[in-house]
Amino acid sequence: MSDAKTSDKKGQKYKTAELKVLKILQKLESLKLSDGYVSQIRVPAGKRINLKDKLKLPKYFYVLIAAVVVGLVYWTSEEWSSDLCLLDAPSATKAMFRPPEDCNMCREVTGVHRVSNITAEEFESDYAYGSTPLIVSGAASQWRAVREFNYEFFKKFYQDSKMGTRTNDCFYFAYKSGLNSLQEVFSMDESRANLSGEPWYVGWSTCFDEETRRLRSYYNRPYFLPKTAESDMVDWIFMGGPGQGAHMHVDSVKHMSWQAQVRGRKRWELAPPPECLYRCRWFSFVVEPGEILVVDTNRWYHRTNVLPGDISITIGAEYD
Ligand SMILES: O=C(O)CCC(=O)C(=O)O
Ligand SMILES: [Fe+2]
Repeated sequence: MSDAKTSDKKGQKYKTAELKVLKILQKLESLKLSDGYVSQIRVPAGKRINLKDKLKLPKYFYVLIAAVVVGLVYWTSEEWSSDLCLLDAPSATKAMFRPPEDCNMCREVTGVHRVSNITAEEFESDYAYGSTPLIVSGAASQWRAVREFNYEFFKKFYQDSKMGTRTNDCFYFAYKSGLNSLQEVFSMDESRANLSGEPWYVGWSTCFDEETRRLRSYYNRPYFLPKTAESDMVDWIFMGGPGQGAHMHVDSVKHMSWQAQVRGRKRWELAPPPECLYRCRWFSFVVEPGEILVVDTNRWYHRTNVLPGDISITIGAEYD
């Protein structure tokens, strides 16, 4: 079997395993078991389980609990948590106990919509506050950022005396890079920096107005945002090499957000909330350089993966 087929098959197995864990969780959630009810669960022999009397529980009950716990640990560590994401990103536990979504948000959504031109009015009525993800092609292709942003640009930018003072008070996500701060990102050795060494992917937010202002001279507010939509002085940058990206997670940020693909190509995978898995589809798409993606990351679970080739650099922000 070819390598591509083997990894395809692995990918499918992986997805099936994820879906199974999600289904178990969804089932448990839908049962809405109270402690009182759990303590009255009937076992096949017609006896009732008293959870307080743990020693009398049948062995398979422990096996089931152990399986769920192992599944959860795997789920939270490998895919759905491990690092934080945008702003007050939820831990897997927080994500699990968020209020259930109305599945009408995803029932009819089978993929991303892609347009090459859109007016602010069309965007506002059809996408700005809805749940269908949208890619606007070419929306960022004239930005200075597309020509000038690269690893060296940011290294210089952050080593500049004033910018060098931004430290751990600002949002920074190491993902699996092992790089614990922007200082570490911009002092890694040359071969790693030019993607020939250990792979890395990181994300951070701007946190000083001066920093945001200076960066914004390289890009614009997306032309299609509603005139009334406000953005605060915080932008997000995600940067890293092929094969890397953000694990599956859902955010709990205040608003909708856009993300411009300034360099490189990145695959996004969107999954419906677990309670909507039977009714909605899981799908993926690739964002190309110069494109801007708008997706409600508070409702769609999402993960990303940089495709082979150039380093991926994105700029994004929330809007209300
Ligand atoms: O761009 C990425 O890799 C992740 C971005 C993300 O999680 C988000 O925008 O919510
Ligand atoms: Fe996110």
